[in-house]
Amino acid sequence: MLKVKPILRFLDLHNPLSGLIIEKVSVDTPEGKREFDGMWGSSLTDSTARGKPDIEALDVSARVSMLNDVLEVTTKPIIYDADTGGQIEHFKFTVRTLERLGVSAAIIEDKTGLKKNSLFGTDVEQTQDSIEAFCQKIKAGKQAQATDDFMIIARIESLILDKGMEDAVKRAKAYLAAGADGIMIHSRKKDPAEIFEFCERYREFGENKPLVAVPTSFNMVTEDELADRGVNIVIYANHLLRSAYPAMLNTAKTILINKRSAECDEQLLPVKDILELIPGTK
Ligand code: SPV
Ligand code: MG
Repeated sequence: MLKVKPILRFLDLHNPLSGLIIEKVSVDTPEGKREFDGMWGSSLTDSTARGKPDIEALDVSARVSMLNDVLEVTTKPIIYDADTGGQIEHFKFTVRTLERLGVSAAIIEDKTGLKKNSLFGTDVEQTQDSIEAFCQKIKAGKQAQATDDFMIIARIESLILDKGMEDAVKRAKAYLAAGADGIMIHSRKKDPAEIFEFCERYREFGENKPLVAVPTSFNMVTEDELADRGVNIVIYANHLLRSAYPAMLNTAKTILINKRSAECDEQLLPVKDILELIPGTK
C-alpha cells in the first residue's frame, strides 16, 4: 500500500465498532471514492475507553485482546501504538504476538520510565531514552520477527520534549541504522513548521523509509501538504473517541434533565438501524 499510494490515512481504533467504521466509511469526491487505509491502535483511546490513564497501565495482553476482537470483524491494516515497547526482553514477545495476530506495524517511542502522553509535553515529567538503549530495543524487535512483513517504526520525542531539531535528526539517523522500518516524528505545536523542517531534513538522508506524522495539534495541515513534504502515513490519533464522548455525555444529560429519552431520540441512531448495523443480527 505504501508503494502505490502517495499518503496513507489511519484513524484511531479503540474497539471493534470503531474498527468497523474505519473499515466501511467512504465518501465520494470529484477525485473518486475516498476512505481510510487502516486503523491506529492508539494507546490513548484504548486506555481512555477503559477508564485508565495513558501510562502503559493497560498491559499488552489487554491491548492485544482488543486487537484480536477487531481483527475478527475487519480486514484493514493495523498500526499498533506500542508506547515505549516496555523492557527489551518483553518487547521481543510483543513483536511475535502482534505479528502472529496479523498486525502490520508497531510504533515504539523513545521514552523510558513511566510513560506519559506526549501531548503533555514538558508539563509532566517525561524521560527520553538514550540513543544506544533505544537502538538496542529496535534491533531486538527486528530480530524477533518471524517474517519480513512486519514493520517496526521508531517514534522520536525530541520535539515534544524541547530537545531540538538536531537531536531529532540525529536520532532518526541512528534509529534507521539500527533497523527501524520508518520514523514517526511528533510535535505538539499548532504550527506545522517544525514538522515541515524535519521532513526536509529527513528526505536529505536519501533513505526513503516511511515517515509518519500525527497532526493532532497542527490540525490545519492537509494531507496533501504533508504528502508534498514526503510524509507517507498520516494518523488521526484520537478523533473517533473524541467525537463519541461528547455525544454520549450529551445523551446522558438530556435523559437526566427530561426524566425520559424522547428529547434525545432525534440525535440517535434509530432503533431499527442499530438492530441492523451488524450483519447477521436478525
Ligand atoms: C496515541 O494515540 O496514543 C498516541 C498519539 O500515542 S499521542 O496521543 O499524540 O501521543
Ligand atoms: Mg500513545
